[in-house]
Amino acid sequence: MRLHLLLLLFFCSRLGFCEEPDFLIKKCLSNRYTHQSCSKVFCQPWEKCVEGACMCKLPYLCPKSGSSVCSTSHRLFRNYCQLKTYECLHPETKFLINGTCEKKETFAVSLESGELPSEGIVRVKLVNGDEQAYLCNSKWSITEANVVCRHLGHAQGALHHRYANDSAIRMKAPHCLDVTCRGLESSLSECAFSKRADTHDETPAGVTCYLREVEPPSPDSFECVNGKFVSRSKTCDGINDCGDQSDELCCRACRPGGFHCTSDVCIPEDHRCDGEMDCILGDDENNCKGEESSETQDQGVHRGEVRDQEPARALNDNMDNERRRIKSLIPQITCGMRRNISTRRKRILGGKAAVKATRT
Ligand SMILES: [Ca+2]
Ligand SMILES: [Ca+2]
Repeated sequence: MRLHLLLLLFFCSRLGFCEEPDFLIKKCLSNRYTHQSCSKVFCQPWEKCVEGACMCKLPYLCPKSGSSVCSTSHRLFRNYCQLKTYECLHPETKFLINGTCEKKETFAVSLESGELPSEGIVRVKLVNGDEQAYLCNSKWSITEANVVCRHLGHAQGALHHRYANDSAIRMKAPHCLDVTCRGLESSLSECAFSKRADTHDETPAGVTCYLREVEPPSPDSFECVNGKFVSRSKTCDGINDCGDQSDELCCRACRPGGFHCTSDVCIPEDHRCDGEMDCILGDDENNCKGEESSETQDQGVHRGEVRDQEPARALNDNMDNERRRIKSLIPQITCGMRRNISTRRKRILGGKAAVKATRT
């Protein structure tokens, strides 16, 4: 079935003689699954799964370990998980920095050169940075663009991870920074920033945040559960274009670049054999002999980056690694059922361990 779909996609895209096959499962779409549907995906480690939906966890259920973090309200939290449980209930309080709260610390994101306030070239000021910096275009994707737009208050994320202004595109940004997000961060400060030695040929990253009234849906649009419209060609490719993952959760197969979980979810191909269970049944981490690459995509180095490229210097702590660490400390629970836990106990008879009966 999947092979049939992929072959059809190949011939349609190369030869253009037929309509593109539909990767989406219509019946499944009616369930309106999102990144918070724990029958499809794992909840964040600071959430719990209750009757199929991810809900806020209470802070005491977080692991005790981990370093302190500071929130945007300059409140110190014991660790990242505790801040995220608090943010879950008080969304105005977001992550600022790993460490203690020093006065006057700020993290800022702004868009410049746009015709609308919701578009333009992205500029950031890191907590420990003195100046605003551009982001490099070459490693910039819709995943990061969605986080930037959400950070700026656009709940549906980005329309494009580009900004269509010719003069801005021709501009150079030799001192730009790279940023890598997982895609579900609520603040850009949770993403990993790094600086390469040579960014002389770079142009600055731009974004057009999603405003429905500006961009009406086209006939081939897919409507995300959050109300955003994305091109149907962006469904089932492993990339969270919707921002709520609803373009990836009802797929009978995946387009190139996506890995198909048996739960009919598409995840990015590079999440396969990365040491973290992403498919709810763990099939992305099966049959990984010699392919494990856990802990190799950290320290602010962009996923998929070729290892022999110029080294990148991490500019902040990688909170995605911290998320993974917290997740690894929490028992994996699917739909209220603990997974993979089988304990064998000795039979007890009358309060005593059973002994082998001996014939006399
Ligand atoms: Ca997608
Ligand atoms: Ca994985």
